[in-house]
Amino acid sequence: MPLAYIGLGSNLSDPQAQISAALEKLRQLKCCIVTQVSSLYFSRPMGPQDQPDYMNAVVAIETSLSAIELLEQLQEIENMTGRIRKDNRWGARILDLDIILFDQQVINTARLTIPHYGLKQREFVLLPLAEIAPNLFLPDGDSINELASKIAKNGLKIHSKLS
Ligand code: A4P
Ligand code: MG
Repeated sequence: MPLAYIGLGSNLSDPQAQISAALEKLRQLKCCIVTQVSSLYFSRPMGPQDQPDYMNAVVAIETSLSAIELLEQLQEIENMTGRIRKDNRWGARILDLDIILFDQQVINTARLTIPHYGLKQREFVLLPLAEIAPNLFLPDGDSINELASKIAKNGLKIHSKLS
């Protein structure tokens, strides 16, 4: 079964609880098996600074779905948490679920960019990803461990275990 990596982020309405609840919903998906879960990380906002700090995590999922079907499942979970999609790019949000990687697939369509376009610039994605998949390589050959070891931490730190 394909292996996907999902990034979870929240900075509103008790971010830790939002991420735990999202993980629970991912575990309940019939099409998917959550195989690995990173720690929960405390991170400083990327983008507008007049917003609360974030909690971020990355999980690995084995799935029988295609990438676009997985995206639809993730968006359903986002919508269940009461996320309102609005024109506030990089602004505060209750829950953001992004597909970071989907096997070694490279996808560039209107609805989906995989690997996630911000992956290499985001410490809050690279570090949790390196925690659970240090030996992973991107489709372009870059090593996750190497990218993670080079990026500025920007205050990123492990907050707690996620269970
Ligand atoms: N889309 C395309 N590719 C993907 C993908 N790989 N995974 C499309 C998920 N979605 C993908 O997403 C907009 C559209 O992107 C979707 O409809 C889907 O078809 P969205 O979730 O509605 O919008 P968004 O998340 O607000 O936009 P964007 O640009 O994805 O936001 P970012 O880049 O994720 O930034 N700071 C910290 N510390 N931690 C964070 O987690 N997150 C953001 C959001 C800003 N600052 C942050 C964090
Ligand atoms: Mg998103």
